[in-house]
Order: sequence, then C-alpha cells, then structure tokens
Amino acid sequence: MMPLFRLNTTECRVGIVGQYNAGKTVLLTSLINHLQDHDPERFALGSTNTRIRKFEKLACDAGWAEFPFAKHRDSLVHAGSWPEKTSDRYQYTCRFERSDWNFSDVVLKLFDLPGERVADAAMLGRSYADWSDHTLSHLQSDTPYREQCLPFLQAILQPNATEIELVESYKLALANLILSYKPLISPSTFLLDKTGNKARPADATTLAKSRICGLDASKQFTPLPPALRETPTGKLFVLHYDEYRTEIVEHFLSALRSCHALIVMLDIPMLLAGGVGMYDDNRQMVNDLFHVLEPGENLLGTSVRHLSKLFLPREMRPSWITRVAFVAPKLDLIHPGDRDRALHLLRRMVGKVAADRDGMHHEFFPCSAVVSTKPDEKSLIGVPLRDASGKKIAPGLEQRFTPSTVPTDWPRSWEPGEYAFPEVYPVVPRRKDCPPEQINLDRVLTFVLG
Ligand SMILES: Nc1nc2c(ncn2[C@@H]2O[C@H](COP(=O)(O)OP(=O)(O)O)[C@@H](O)[C@H]2O)c(=O)[nH]1
Ligand SMILES: [Mg+2]
Repeated sequence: MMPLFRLNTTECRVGIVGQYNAGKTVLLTSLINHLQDHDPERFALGSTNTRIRKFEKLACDAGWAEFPFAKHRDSLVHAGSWPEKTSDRYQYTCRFERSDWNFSDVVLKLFDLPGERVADAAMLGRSYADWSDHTLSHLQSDTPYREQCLPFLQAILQPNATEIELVESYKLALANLILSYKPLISPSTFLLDKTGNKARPADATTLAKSRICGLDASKQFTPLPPALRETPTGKLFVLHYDEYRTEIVEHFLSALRSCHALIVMLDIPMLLAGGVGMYDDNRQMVNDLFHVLEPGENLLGTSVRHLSKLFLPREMRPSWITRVAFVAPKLDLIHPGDRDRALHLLRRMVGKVAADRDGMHHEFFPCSAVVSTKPDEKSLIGVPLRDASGKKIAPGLEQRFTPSTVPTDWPRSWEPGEYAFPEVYPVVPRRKDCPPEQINLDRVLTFVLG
C-alpha cells in the first residue's frame, strides 16, 4: 500500500569519476533516462517490483553547470557531436519516490567529475615549494617520465632561466607525456581546460603551443627547484599556483568529498588498447583519489565528523564517502564469452586498494550504459565509429568485427595498439521515453543508493 505522505527526504550525492572518454556522459544520460522513464522490467532497483514514482528534475546547486541531459540524449540518437562544453564538471539533481522506501523520498545529486583533476590532488595542503619538490621528484624518479621531460629538467638547472623558457619547456614535457599515454598531468588544465575541452591529438610542439599550464595564459606556472623559487619568476609562480589551487583543486575536491558514494569508471578496453603506461597511470589515479578522500568511516567516528564539519576548513574535512562502485564500462565492446574476464581484470587492478579501506563498501560491476552491439559466435555486430586509420566516420551500415580476446590476467607489459576494441555508434531509441538497453547499470544505482 502506498503511504499517504512521506516523512522525510533522503539526500544521496553520487560522484562519477573517470578519465576523459571513460563513458561518464553516456552513463549519466542513460541513467537519467531510466529514472525519468522507469520500467521495472528493464531497470530493476533491487527487485522488479520496485517502482519509481513522481520523478522530477530539480535545479542544481549554485556554482554548478547543469548536466544537459536532453541535448546529450538527442546527440546520441542522431549521432551528432556532443553539445558544446561549457564546464569541466556538471551536476544533475532530481527527486523521486521509491515504492520500497515507505517513509522517505530521494533527492539524488549526480556529479560528473573529470578524473584528470585527481592529478592535481598533490596540491591540496601543499605550498608551492612542497608541490614543486613532490612533482620534480616524481618526474625524476620514473624513467619514462624523466625521458619525456628531459629539456625541462635541463632548463631548471639554469640559474637565469626565463619565465617563457620554463613554461615552454614544461609544456613540451607535458605534451610528450600525453603522447606517450601518461594522463597524470599537473596542472591538469593542460590536458583538460576549465571549460572541459581536452587537448586534441597533435605533435608535441603543436600541443604545447595550443595548451595552458595554469588558470589562463597569463597565470601559468611550473614546478621549480629551491634556487629558482627565490627568483622573481619563482615568486610569480607562487601567486599563480595559489590561485589555481583555490579555483580548480579545492572546488573539485570539496565536491568529491561531499559525496556519499562514488562510481569510479575504469575503461578496460581503453586500458588494454592504450598500453601498460595508461594502466599504470589509471591505477595511480585511483590510489591518489583514495589517498586524498580517505573514504570509509575513520577511527574517530561520527561525532568527530560533525565537529570537524564546524571547525576544519572545507578542503580538510574528512569525506562522507562510504560506498564505491568500481565500474568497467563499455562491456558491449567485449565479446560475451570474455566478459567475466573483464570483471576479473577490474578486480585485479583495484581490488587491493579498495580492500585496504576500512568501513568502505565496495563492489565491482562490469557494465554497459548503452548496449550498442549484438553478439555473434566469435564476433560482434555494430555500426563502426572509426575507419581503419582511426578517423571518425559518418554512421553507415552495421558491420561484423572481432574485438581482441581479453587476457586472463593483466600482461606483465604490453604496447599501445596491441589490443583493439573497435568503437561503435551508440544505439539509443528515438522514442524519448524509451531508455537505451543497459547491462548492470541498474545494479550500480541500487548499490550506490545503499
Ligand atoms: N559501445 C559503447 N560505447 C560507449 C558506452 N559508453 C560510452 N561509450 C563511448 O565512449 C565514448 C566516450 O563516452 P563519454 O560518455 O563521452 O565519456 P566521458 O568523457 O567520460 O564523458 C563515446 O564515444 C561513447 O560512444 C557504452 O556503454 N557502450
Ligand atoms: Mg563527458
């Protein structure tokens, strides 16, 4: 029996974190469609008896760009390009009732958060000098990083290096890192700017020229060794760094920390196709993420949480995150016979990091937000998104293709391009109240709602 009135509202804040192209936008679009036009047979919230009632979209919090659901759905249907980006982070807020929650309705806040920003996490609580030391030691101790950054590491040995020389050689180093599939780039605006636009593929020099390492062109900075930090350029970089940290890093991290649950997306086909460097960096991203967030109940317990809410600056408070869903998206790009292996790879990649956290519930989900292929015996059928050279093409006829076999465990080393999982055009019904076919997206939501 439906209760006559609801006694209270449960707010649930869910952050969706993943690298550029991991599938955050598609996941959100499909999820919102399934909530708004709920069909318990196609999207089970725990059981197929659970119904969603009185769904309504609410305005999002001040200071946030609203996730443009309708535009995204439309561009998925019409194979158009994504709506113009205006921000690097979006929010979508809605309210609904669940037939199995008798006395409460749910306000669900979904946050679309770029994983690239995690690379800046080292700035939190660090002065410019500390961040410089930390970053330089990272660049110098990892051989592939050191090789890509050589001209910059030489530039910082010159006692009279100019601001332009420093910024340009650092940008060239960051461009080289991107081109060798190392996405842990800081300041992360070089890779993904404030408006959410990503560095486009180009040669290193072009890439370095077209991007900014800081808030804007007049506020760039690089890490510097102690001697150079005393120069006028060093003093200027402190100012640029502080402003960047306040505007980009603290914003991002306080949003993350205010979440109750996270959906962490690790795109297994992309990691296999991208080579071992991309795998290493994504694992590092998850490590850093947990390091700064400290999810799970800490030993101090709830009362201290309430106190710390009052007394600590926002960016230093403990997080509220108690549930983390590790999601391997785009499962439909993997042959059904290999999908258990994708789940195994996901567990092998982050299982330990997650298990080390006390009081944090976590689960692993192989998932497809928009199932866009049909399986055949050994192959898949779908509309190819790219031609043989990797260029995006207009949607044509369905084709049969054979993705790589997923290995039984992560190889000890592998090169970019050794594995290939051809991308396809997403299949979304034109009828707006008919959400796309999904795999396990309903289980992900059931889990994060707790
Ligand atoms: N086949 C398939 N492709 C997907 C799925 N989810 C995302 N993609 C593709 O992955 C690409 C990046 O997705 P997007 O949501 O824009 O990634 P974001 O940068 O994390 O927001 C797009 O080209 C999508 O078509 C899925 O469930 N199935
Ligand atoms: Mg996106």
